[in-house]
Amino acid sequence: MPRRRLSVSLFRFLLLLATTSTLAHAEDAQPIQPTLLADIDHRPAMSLNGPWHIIVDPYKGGWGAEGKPPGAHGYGADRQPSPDGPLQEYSFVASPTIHVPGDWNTQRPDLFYYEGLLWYERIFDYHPRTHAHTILHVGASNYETHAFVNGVRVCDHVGGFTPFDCEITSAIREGQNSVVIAVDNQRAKEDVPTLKTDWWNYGGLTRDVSVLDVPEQYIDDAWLHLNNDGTIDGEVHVAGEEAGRDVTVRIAELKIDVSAKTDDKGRAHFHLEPAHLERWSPEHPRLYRVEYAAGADRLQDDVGFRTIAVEGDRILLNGKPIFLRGVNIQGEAPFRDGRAYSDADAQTLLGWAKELHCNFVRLAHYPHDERMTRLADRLGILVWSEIPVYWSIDWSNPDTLAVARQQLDAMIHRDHNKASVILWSMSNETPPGPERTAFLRELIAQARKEDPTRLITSAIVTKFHDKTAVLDDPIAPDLDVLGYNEYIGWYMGKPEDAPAYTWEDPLHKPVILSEFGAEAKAGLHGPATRRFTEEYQAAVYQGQFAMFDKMPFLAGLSAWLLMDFRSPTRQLPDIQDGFNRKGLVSDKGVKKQSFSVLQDYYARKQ
Ligand code: GCB
Repeated sequence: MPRRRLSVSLFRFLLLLATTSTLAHAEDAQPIQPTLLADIDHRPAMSLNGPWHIIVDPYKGGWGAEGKPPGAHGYGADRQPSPDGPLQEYSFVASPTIHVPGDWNTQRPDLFYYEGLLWYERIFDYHPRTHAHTILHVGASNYETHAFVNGVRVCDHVGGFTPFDCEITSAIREGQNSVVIAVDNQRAKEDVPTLKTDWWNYGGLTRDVSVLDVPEQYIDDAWLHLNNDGTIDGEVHVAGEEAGRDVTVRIAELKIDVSAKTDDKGRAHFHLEPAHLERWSPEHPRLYRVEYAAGADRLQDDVGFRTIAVEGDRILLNGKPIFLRGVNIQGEAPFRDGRAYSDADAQTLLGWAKELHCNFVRLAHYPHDERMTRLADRLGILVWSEIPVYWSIDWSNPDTLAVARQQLDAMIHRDHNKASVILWSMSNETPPGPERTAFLRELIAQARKEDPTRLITSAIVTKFHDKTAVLDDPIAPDLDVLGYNEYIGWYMGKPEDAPAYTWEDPLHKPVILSEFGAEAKAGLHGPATRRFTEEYQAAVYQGQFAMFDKMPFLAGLSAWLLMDFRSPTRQLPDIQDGFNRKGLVSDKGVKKQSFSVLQDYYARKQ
């Protein structure tokens, strides 16, 4: 039986039944599927960020004799050893701590290359409300995760970049509580992503962890979107699937205060007709405070209203063509090592994008911290958001498809209320073949069903015949916007060759060159013909610009990429040292020549 099989199969079962959340028992060997709350970052919560005890467990002994799951008699039980009691060969309280959020690799030198199981533990005081659900929220945990509260297994999750919420109502106690979270980042063929990626497999609780109460009936999804005619449609889902519950949407600034009743699936539908709406755009990122109410539950969100569509080879924002001036970003922290997780990280990364005159970012290659999409909403930056269906994954494995679907579902659920997000990307550089194409079609169908208001894309490897780009990937007709990655001047040819290349748009769809660029070590100077110098990288950009200017159908660009990032496949000593150096900014935050080269180009494109 494949390692992740139980979790994934249960997810498919849940999808079929279209059920929501669960609460399970520690003895139950079946996976306990977490739920997903709406706008968790806008609900009052008690943060569990800070130091957590850890036990590194390469031999997976912490699962105890019964194995995982349930494993409730292993480390999940969080017992204290006693000299006069039974033999016990672990103690969280006596073990070292690391900081949550944060990957483990960059917090301790001996964990830098560690891939495997690691146990986190923390004791916390809590006073749960009565008539409430208590929820343990995890912003992201890479990759396979099992959580225990007071020895009770409360949920299982697979996937390293999407949030999940574990119901802990029957496990939590008044006063002191223990939480243990087992995280295993061992890579596996059937996982998403799979064995090989051009980024570091950072392990651990990489985003915020918190505990909160929600009322008995609570809103677990709420989103509104603007129609072309200026009306707004929306849906609020109340967990529990109870029909006839009153749900209210208020937008005071638009004088909107309307109620609707839930149907037998717990959904309330809204159709709003605001009189004077200011549309959200990069030039005017107007957000309105929206208040949702259902019974005792109240939720606030800051929502922008805009439309996004395609017409021939153009992308239309609010009905008008827009050219996307973009840059790719990996989810790594500026000015320190490891995964990004803080407000300051998001502000620096998106601040640099603004400085480049970008109106668009591609958040590669997995859903980033929600701070990024929240801030993009506030700064007026359009976003391409992607799931880690990257290179060659296990296309014919139904469990792999199920886990990709679950990640797509969670990405959409978390961010479909954000005006900044315009593109859902299904994949990056996947090799064409019937199984790959069938797999992506399943994802596309799901994304269209879950969110018919946004555009669907994928980043495709460009195929060349001599100096002509051949845009014939069989998935292209299924997409709204075509993302093409190309590295003329780096993996092929010379920087100055680029303008000699011919591009066509046979499908007459919007084309974004979703990756282009070259490596340079910050501070390494020399002739523009010498690889890895800042001059060479700048020459690649100049060659690209000359080529872009001969592509009238081009709808947008996203340069590869904003900042150098760790990759185990980049091993050139004194130059790469374990980093992909295609950043416009080094991993230490130093801007390379190409930063101002791209900045000038985008200034001209404004
Ligand atoms: C690509 C990949 C990206 C790599 C990049 C590179 O085509 O999509 O993940 O990091 O090229 O630098 O080679």
